[in-house]
Amino acid sequence: MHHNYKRLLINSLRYDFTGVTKKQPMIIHSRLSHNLKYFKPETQPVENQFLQDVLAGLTSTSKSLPSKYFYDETGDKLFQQIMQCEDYYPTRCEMDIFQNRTRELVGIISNLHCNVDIIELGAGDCSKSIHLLKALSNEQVNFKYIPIDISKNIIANLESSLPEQIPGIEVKGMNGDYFEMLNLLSSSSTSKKVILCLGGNIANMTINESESFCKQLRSYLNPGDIAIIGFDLVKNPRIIYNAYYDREGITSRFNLNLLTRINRELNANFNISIFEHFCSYDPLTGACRSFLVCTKETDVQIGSKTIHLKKDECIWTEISQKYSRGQIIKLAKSGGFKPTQMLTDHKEWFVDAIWTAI
Ligand code: AVI
Repeated sequence: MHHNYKRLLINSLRYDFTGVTKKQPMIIHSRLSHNLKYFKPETQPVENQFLQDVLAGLTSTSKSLPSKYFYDETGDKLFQQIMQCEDYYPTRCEMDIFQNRTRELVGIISNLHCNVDIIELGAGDCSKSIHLLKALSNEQVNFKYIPIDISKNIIANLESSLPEQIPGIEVKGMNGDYFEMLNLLSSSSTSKKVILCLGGNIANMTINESESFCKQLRSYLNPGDIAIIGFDLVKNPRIIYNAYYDREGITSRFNLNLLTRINRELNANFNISIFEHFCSYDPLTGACRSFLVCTKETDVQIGSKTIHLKKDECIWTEISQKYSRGQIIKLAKSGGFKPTQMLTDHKEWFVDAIWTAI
């Protein structure tokens, strides 16, 4: 099971996007807040927030829904299926990096020549990072593994299962928001930090959002600390397009399930059968976007509100941003990092970028 993407997005249920200022976040209620989540604990119950987000998205001039709400129980299962389906490559590519470029990763970390905290954001079941942890332990590098996840359950599982798989490993899980936990760590640990921010952490942010995220991340690090960040690379547009238009139709079910969830949880009456999954990939910007297309004019009731949709009107539901190497370098520099190295899978479709805080 690969929980990383899911965990990150679950985080997103609980936090609103704000600006990048470390101690004084500014809440931005706009399309920018589509996916972001990291900074400010919400002050209202989640269902209420869900309703507000849905209504805000569907009453704006171009309609949208936040992709963070894909992940109910059915959405989780569908996402597991997506990760295993032939057309969806990113998960397999990053696994390839962690399985086959482990030696280089260990080299980078052991070159720090001191005690290291390996901090994984949205650790999930650590199915990728476990390869690195095993290798670090074999090489007798002095490290502590600090998984951060919004789920207490995930953290408890890692704390009990990892020592069985890697005897002697020190695991100290932290349950909560990434940046709050990093803030705690910066005052409680003097070890060098290696941040693992794998897979989907950056993927479902716009470029502007990922810039804010990287700056925020940097503000919790010291010069010399390292961030290892996963990016899906731009590539033949057909390959990207097919990953979000898989032949088995799983991505389509995943996208449509958002309406089923809204019907169930927000007392709405979307006629799911008149909506279709659509995706587009723009090779000029690297943005892969998913939409739900309304094929018939309709009125939808959501609680006490009525939303009118025209025939062929599109609801934007997700961005899956792809990066060129140049964009990754630019992102590192604008965030206050030196881009040190890029490790790719054997197809060169995915990158785990190694950045050093400056
Ligand atoms: C979670 N996230 C990184 C996935 C992606 O590739 O954007 C979610 C996904 N959406 C459709 N397929 C997979």
